[in-house]
Amino acid sequence: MNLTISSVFPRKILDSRGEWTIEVVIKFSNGLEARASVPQGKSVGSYEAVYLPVDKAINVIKEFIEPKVKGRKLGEQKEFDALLVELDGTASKSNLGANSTLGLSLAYARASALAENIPLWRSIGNIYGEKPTRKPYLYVNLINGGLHAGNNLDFQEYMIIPQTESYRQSVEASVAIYQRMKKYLIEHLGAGASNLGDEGGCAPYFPNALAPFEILAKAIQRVDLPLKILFGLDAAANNIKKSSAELTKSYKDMIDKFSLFYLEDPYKEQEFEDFSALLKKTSSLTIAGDDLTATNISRIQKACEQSCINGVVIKPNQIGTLSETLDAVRTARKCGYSIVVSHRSGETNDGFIVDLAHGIGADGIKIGAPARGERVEKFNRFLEIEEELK
Ligand code: 2PG
Ligand code: MG
Repeated sequence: MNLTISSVFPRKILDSRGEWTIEVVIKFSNGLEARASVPQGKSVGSYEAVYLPVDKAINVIKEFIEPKVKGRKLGEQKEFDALLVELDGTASKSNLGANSTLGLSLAYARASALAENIPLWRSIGNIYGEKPTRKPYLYVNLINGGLHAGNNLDFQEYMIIPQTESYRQSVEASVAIYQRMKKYLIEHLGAGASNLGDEGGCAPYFPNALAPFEILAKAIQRVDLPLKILFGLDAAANNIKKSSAELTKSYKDMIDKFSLFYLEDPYKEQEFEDFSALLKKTSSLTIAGDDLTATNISRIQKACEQSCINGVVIKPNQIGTLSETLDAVRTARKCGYSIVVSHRSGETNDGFIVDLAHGIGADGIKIGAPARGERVEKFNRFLEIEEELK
């Protein structure tokens, strides 16, 4: 590709919580332009790359990064990201900020797809270099707790996972169960029960930690779909003031009563032994690291050496460039891990992660509930990709 970068425009935009984040527009020599925006988490692990305050990130991009990337050729993602990593010069992106580098890296990736006139997922797949063998299942967070809601649930995300590789079927099942669940909650707990948490799931008060799965099971039974629906939980245990033994007891109940299939961050990010002990005791459960591994190769390797998980959450903004994200995926795949790409609780309408999950053939993707523009955008992008596949 003979296009070169002519300018970079960072700007402040709002995320889904009404907090400021950044969008980056890159312009090229032929007038082509591409943009990307950056999400932000609330339950942030301590091993995630560092974000700079938004105004500072914008300054860094304008004053420091733009002069260094002007004139760079398009279509060289690896080299472009390596330059960002080198300019930053730290392991945690604390100089340039992972928000600055990610905005640039994703906008550049989108520009490559536009220039080649191919879908973004195909272009990401080409960069990843391995042919996807499967389509990701949707991990749909219908009941919100923890730091994402003002209710009494300690656990952060109660998810359903429709067992179909058809995106349309998966979206339709999620919507049907979501609507039925809302109806049920309103009938039994009153109108306020349908208020939403940060990821679009309902967030009422519940009598105990198992009750959300009971309600989801009822909703699933009533919509009566010709599909298997599994359950997942993101405990986000970093934010829970309970002992590992107490937590293990809750998980055991969930496994026994609801055949829990997916469990993310069951213990705090430093509790490698607790993760291992649980993994040894279970057979069909996917135990995924999120805060534990932070899309960071050395953390993933450490988890691998200690045999403490069998799945890993992949969030580009935990590391700060597309290439490093893909390296984290490769490392996790070598360990035999299931890959679950994920949004953040503070999202924008950028659907990049959908193309990423499809392009690398992830096992799953967390995109919240089918409500609120920033989540719905991702569901709709899946429907569009299915059309692009025809
Ligand atoms: C998580 C994420 C996304 P946050 O813990 O997995 O669901 O939450 O973006 O707040 O870290
Ligand atoms: Mg998580």
